[in-house]
Amino acid sequence: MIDKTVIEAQNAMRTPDLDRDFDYLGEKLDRRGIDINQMVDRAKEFGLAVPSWGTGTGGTRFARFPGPGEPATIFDKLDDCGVIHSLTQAAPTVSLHIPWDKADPQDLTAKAHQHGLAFDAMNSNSFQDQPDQIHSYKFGSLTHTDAATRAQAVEHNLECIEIGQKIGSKALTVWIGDGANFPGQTHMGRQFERYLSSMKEIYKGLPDNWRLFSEHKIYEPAFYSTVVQDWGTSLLTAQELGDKAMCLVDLGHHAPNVNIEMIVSRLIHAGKLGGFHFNDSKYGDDDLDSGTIDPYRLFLVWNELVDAENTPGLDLAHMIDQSHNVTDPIESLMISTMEIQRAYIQAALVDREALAGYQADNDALMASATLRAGFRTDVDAILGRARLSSGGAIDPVMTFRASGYRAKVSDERPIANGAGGGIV
Ligand SMILES: [Mn+2]
Repeated sequence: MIDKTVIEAQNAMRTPDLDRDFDYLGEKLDRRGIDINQMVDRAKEFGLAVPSWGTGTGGTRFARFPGPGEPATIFDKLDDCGVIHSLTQAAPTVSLHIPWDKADPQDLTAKAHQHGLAFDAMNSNSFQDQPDQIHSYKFGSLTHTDAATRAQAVEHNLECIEIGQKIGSKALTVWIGDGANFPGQTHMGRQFERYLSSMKEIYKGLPDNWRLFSEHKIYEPAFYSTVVQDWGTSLLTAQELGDKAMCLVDLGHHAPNVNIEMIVSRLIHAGKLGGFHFNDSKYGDDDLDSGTIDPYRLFLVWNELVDAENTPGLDLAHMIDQSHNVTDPIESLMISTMEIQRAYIQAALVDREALAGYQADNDALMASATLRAGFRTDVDAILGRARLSSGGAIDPVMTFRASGYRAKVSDERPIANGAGGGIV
């Protein structure tokens, strides 16, 4: 893992600058009536889940270019997640994907505990055929016309719950690739009815303290119609299933320019927002690193979340879901963790009382400016101080590079040529 002395030496180099930046920012925020230490506390309390599959190099349907020292097993992946958390102090949980991460539950929890990690939502997979699988998902899984294929997909989801219970997870995320590539290929109404009926079977197997997340996605792999293509379908599903069923919003799963923050607001209103898959996109489900394309949109999503943070019953699972094709996945995941945390803190800086006043007065210009004041504030010093005081690195990426971790695991891990790093 990362040697503590490396973190300390790297932090010692950066502490004088951090202190100066922190004092200056503290003074500026004080003028706005904001206590910087409260923001540091907020940043320290923030935590999200890293997707196990994100630690490997991703790929497109054209090619995958493996990087050095890629994780070969779930235990390697958990080691990498441990590195991400130890340096950022903001990624204390991991989201597993079954069957990719199938292993002895006791071994999984032992490895996680070794790194101070816990498990967030389980992810099922009925969008691929596994080697030992009887029925193919080529024409669908939970919505397949064949009852035996649907039953197999339901059974797989129940198994994910069973594994999850043994490792302390409390949620199952269901995303299916089911749909159609041709108009007329499927009966859209009956296909959706089959989906609801399969989901009800899964819901029946959900323990009382668990939640079921329904994840929508506009298109791909079905390019004409997708069964759970939008938040409306996801909400219908969650409402029909019951109290433990919630909607999960993957930021990349929308058409360009869609107002995602308004979807977030609507789902909060309906009491059905369960969590997120954070990433960024330019054209479609590009699975790019969070905050790299449209950081303002990420901020606007967080603005809704901070605005609603005292809503009774609101309990959100924050997860990353990205594909790292040209960067070191550990570095990308650390940067993304910090960008998501940054947007959260920036949203927390918004003067909500002033904003509400401008909204009531229909002062569009000042309302918009009040919101942007949060986004324009450089909160690096808050995030750096939060990491430093939690035992993390002021600069996680430079500390990671100085540690030589990637070179070390490159010697130990075989080169992974297969597909593996999936996009969900
Ligand atoms: Mn996703």
